Amino acid sequence: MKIHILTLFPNMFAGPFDESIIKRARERGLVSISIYNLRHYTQDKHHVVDDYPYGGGRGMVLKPEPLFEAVESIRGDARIPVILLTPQGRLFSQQVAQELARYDEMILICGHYEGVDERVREHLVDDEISIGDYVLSGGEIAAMVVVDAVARQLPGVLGAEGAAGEDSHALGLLEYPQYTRPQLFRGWAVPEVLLSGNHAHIAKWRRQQSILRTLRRRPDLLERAELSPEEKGFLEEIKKGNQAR
Ligand code: 9D3
Repeated sequence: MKIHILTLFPNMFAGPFDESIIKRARERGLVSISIYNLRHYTQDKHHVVDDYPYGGGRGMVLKPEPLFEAVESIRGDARIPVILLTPQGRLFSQQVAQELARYDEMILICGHYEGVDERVREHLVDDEISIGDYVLSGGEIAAMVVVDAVARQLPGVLGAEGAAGEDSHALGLLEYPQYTRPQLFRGWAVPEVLLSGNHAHIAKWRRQQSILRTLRRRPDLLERAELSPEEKGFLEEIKKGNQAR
């Protein structure tokens, strides 16, 4: 997959894609990531990328010309999906990551002002994405989140780390508690069941811990989780216990 990122702050991208899983995926040619400085696509002497909003108001608006110029220079006659990172976009999720992973090329636009000229949305952009309900300073970190989540979905990117399918499956329930050596750390012991060597007991305990943790922290996830009849029974029992307390 070829990912093109348009930004006013290209230096922000030095680092995150040069480590670990994404680095290896790039080296193997599974994904290529190109960063473009929007300021290079201005026509005027002072390389102006923003301007005051018509009608007045606070903040600056990203001008349309550099965005159209940049996108058109990248895609030529090809039809490549253009995605704007914006707080007004549809909420990013594992499902959206899987959807984007089907493209073999995409262009991500990072805004960094109070907004972009509406004609960019109407005539250049195919999709708008937000990564969550909190305020960031710009779309750059959001673009990094999207690239990381999408790249993990590409065939061959995950090796020893596991398959992307496991990721999606894991989103049904939260992970169970994990321990490593030492067996006793500052007086805190590892749960006995994990030392028992009884793999059926361990598997059951881990599933129950996952269910418990999901109920406490992310009850919304439980509605879609796939539970065995026995696990549903366990869930009903703890819910009853919770009510009694
Ligand atoms: C005054 C209204 N603000 C909207 C909540 C304006 C505004 C704030 C922050 C406009 C842009 C930004 C910069 N954020 C992004 O560009 C952004 C973002 C985010 O702030 N949260 C979650 N996802 C994203 S994707 C891009």
